[in-house]
Amino acid sequence: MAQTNQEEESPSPSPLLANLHKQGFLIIPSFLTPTELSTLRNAAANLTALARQGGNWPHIRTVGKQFPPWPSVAPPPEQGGGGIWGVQHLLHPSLPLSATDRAAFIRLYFSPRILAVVHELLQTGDEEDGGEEQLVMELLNMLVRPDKPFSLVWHRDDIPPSASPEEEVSRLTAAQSCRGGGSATAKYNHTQWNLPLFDDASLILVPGSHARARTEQERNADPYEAELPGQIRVDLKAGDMAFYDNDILHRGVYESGRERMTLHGSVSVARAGAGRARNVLQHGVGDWVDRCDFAAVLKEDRENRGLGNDGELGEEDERLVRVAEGMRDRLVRMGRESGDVGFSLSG
Ligand SMILES: O=C(O)CCC(=O)C(=O)O
Repeated sequence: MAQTNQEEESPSPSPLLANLHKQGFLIIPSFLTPTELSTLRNAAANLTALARQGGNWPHIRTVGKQFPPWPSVAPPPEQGGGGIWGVQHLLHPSLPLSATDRAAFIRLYFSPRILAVVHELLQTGDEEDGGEEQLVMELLNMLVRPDKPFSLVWHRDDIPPSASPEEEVSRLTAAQSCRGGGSATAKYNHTQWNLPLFDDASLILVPGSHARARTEQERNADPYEAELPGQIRVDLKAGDMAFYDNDILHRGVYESGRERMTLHGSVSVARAGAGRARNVLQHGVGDWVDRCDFAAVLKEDRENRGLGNDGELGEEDERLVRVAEGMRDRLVRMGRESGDVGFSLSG
């Protein structure tokens, strides 16, 4: 599969954005350094072990259930349970991990390198948008190997399969998706990313389907159809990063015998307003986000690592915390202003 599409001929100043508009996704190979990969693998392995044990972390995705809300306990194998396929809320203030593991997730989600890509994709530097201080914290979850093979139906994250072609187009072109339905001048209001810590080819999607209604064939296909015209498997190596429009037609197919720890995040921009709220708040983030104290976690991590116990953050962490707190506060505001948002999909 073409990775970064260097051959793209779009007049867009950003090849990354041109790819997102044209295909609905893009891949940046080797995004993580080997050290970052190893730090994140440790944190992710600790969290996965806790979540699999049950009783230690109730925010999980249980096998058999595709969409939120998920139960807090996975049914045991003797009752046909297949374990978990995801762990939710890696930025939660009560995540039962060491400060060092929690800091690894915080430093990743708010990393200047990831946010630089996000700024590029969401075009947040424009003056009409009030500059770069506009990003909104959303989700940081992790997708993991189930104990039994499991797969997701074809879906768009925030448009139900019952939508008519007209409804689909209208939702795809609405403010919460991207203005202008994927045209070269449309502005995205959100982006979602997958960052696998082990090689991962579980995500399957139909390039270009983020910008059009489903074809008759797609509409009439079995929800688990193995082969839709044009579909591709997104083949990621550990440390690669894929950004995609979460309303692209996609599904997940998960093997039980292959390790999976794929960090799964999203970020939006304040101009998306209430239009983005359901996507994010249906995961329950609004219940805890105002209690996130990123500075305290990073300080404790620095102390644990002998980097000073004077309660100071270094320059880099100070900058990161400033950005993180701004993004957190904009999510808190979104939660206050949105009321009951319900759920996007059922099943
Ligand atoms: O497993 C994946 O990468 C995709 C997950 C997905 O489609 C979803 O969370 O809606």
